[in-house]
Amino acid sequence: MTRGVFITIEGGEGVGKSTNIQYLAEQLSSAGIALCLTREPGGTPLAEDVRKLLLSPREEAVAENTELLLMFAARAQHIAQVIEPALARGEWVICDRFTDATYAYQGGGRGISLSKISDLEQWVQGELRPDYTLLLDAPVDVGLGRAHKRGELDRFEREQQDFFDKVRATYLSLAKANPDRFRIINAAQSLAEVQQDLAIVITEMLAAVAGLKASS
Ligand code: Z5A
Repeated sequence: MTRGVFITIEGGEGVGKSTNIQYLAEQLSSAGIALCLTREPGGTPLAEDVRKLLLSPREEAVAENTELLLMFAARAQHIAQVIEPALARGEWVICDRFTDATYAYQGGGRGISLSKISDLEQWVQGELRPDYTLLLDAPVDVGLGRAHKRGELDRFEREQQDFFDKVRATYLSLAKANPDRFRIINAAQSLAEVQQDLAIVITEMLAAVAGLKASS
């Protein structure tokens, strides 16, 4: 059985991750790919409970290390229960956020050292890394404007502009440092234009995987 492909979708608030994951899934399904759609934090009942702890606004201040460790606790469960078994079955896993979000939010946003995050990444994930990461990038005000239209704000969405600026800058520097894995898509465009760009990336991924199979 050929191992599946691990795709992550990243970006700031309201850039259109959920909307475009549906499009990505439709395109890959119609190409005959078996899919596992999931998200972080979350993806299993236990990890979804941790998500609620992380996103609910609360009076008690959440220490940065508590937030970081909860993200990785949820991730450890998600990898063991969902991601690794699906990849082993040959499914393509599409995950709405993964460890790049930890670098962007807990690293860039909260200021936790990237080497501490990297140590946890190595410990919790071993060799597991995404094969492709699609970064939906838009100016912070565009994404926040879309997210705020939904009403009730979660604990992250209540942060200030400066926090989101650092998150976006960290995502862009991760993409620059990992050009083989990242594809940046301009999410400030109309949905039709975003999906045209996504279609190009989908064609590229399908061709790369077909090429690998043919050569093995
Ligand atoms: N977090 C973290 O800190 N560390 C970690 O390691 C991880 C996560 C894994 C939950 O993530 C929070 O967890 C997140 C970071 C933190 N912070 N927050 N908040 P989440 O992914 O569940 O939450 P989110 O970023 O807030 O997702 P979202 O607001 O649902 O955004 P989205 O999925 O990117 O957007 P959407 O729902 O697809 O679209 C938003 C609206 O815009 C919707 O009405 C669409 O119809 C519209 N839209 C989308 N695209 C377009 C275009 N192109 N034009 C016009 N309108 C559009």
